Amino acid sequence: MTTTNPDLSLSLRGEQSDVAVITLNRATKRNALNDGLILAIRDVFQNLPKSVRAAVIDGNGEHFCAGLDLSELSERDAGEGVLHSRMWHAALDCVEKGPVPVVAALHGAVVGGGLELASACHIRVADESTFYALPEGTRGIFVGGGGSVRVPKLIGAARMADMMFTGRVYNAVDGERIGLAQYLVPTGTALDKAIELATRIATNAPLTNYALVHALPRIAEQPSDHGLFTEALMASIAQSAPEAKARVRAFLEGKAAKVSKG
Ligand code: 1HE
Repeated sequence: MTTTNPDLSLSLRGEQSDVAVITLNRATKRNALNDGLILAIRDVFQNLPKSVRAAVIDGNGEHFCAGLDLSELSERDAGEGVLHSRMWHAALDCVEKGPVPVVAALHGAVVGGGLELASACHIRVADESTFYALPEGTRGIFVGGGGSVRVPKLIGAARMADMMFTGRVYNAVDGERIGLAQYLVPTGTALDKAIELATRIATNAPLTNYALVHALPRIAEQPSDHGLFTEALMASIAQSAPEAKARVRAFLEGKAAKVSKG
């Protein structure tokens, strides 16, 4: 199913249509993100079907995403540049602070704005063909899609600065090692693994997923005293939901899975 933009498709998986797979569909341009595609990403996350409880983003072709469509960059003045960056912020906020957890399925190039998009997701699964870079540094520009806020949270400001100062490219193994991805899988299997994870996430209590998407990142940025207070409120709200009570009762009655060694 295409969205309002043929460069972005949406398909629903699972018996309950609870997993949405959102695919960048602009392989001839290596899924470079033009304004239309950024707005389509915003729209799709603002209008996910009610059945959806987790989402996956992937890219068609040999690469996840080549970042900003550089052909649209040339004629912007400073004021237009600010508005353009703010448009990316608004769209990627819809991914990061949207209704459901989002898993990125990465392969090939995850560069520039492609890494900014990936870092707005909640989990990143990379296959062995993945490579990461921030070529903004060598193109004479700066990140503008939230990268300076989100990427340091994954790998630290020093590593991000190195990527931009020197054009350093991380391969899939080193990317997982430094925290750009949480899962490293054989080439060609990132989408399957991401769907497997999203399918599992979709079975969580909705309020737990909501807390992980909306409360955890805010708590992590609060002073510890405020964070502990917010945590207490969120914990109390989550555990008072009937679904939480039923799940805990099921465990106590021996009807729910134990934690098992990985
Ligand atoms: C593009 C773009 C693009 C490819 N904008 N058109 N991002 C970059 O600086 C990365 C630029 N791209 C690359 O380094 C390479 O294309 C890749 C490593 C991603 C892929 O290489 P390859 O050999 O598979 O493909 P290609 O032959 O380089 O590209 C195929 C076509 O896609 C070609 O167009 P064609 O008309 O000649 O066929 C390329 O021009 C086009 N293409 N990438 C426009 N990015 C909110 S701020 C974010 C700031 C940034 O993201 S800056 C970083 C931009």
